[in-house]
Amino acid sequence: MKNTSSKLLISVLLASMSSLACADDAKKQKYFSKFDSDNNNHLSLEEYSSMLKVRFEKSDKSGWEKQASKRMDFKDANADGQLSFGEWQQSR
Ligand SMILES: [Ca+2]
Repeated sequence: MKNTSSKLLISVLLASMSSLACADDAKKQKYFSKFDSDNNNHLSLEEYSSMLKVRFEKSDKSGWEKQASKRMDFKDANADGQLSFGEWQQSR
């Protein structure tokens, strides 16, 4: 009896976790698109900079200009000067 209920609890937990992850992905995609102003599914340095600017200003930090190009270099795995959604998502 105890075993059954804990199994049930685990499956409920797992189900809610995966739906949370999905909602999170959709949110991220929406956020990404918001800054992808020419809608090419990639963030240019300019687009990424404006994203960082908003984020930095929200938390009262400065230096987003420097951070933008630094982080861009770091995230831009294929070095095309643009961030795809996948690249952007990694190692934030
Ligand atoms: Ca773009």
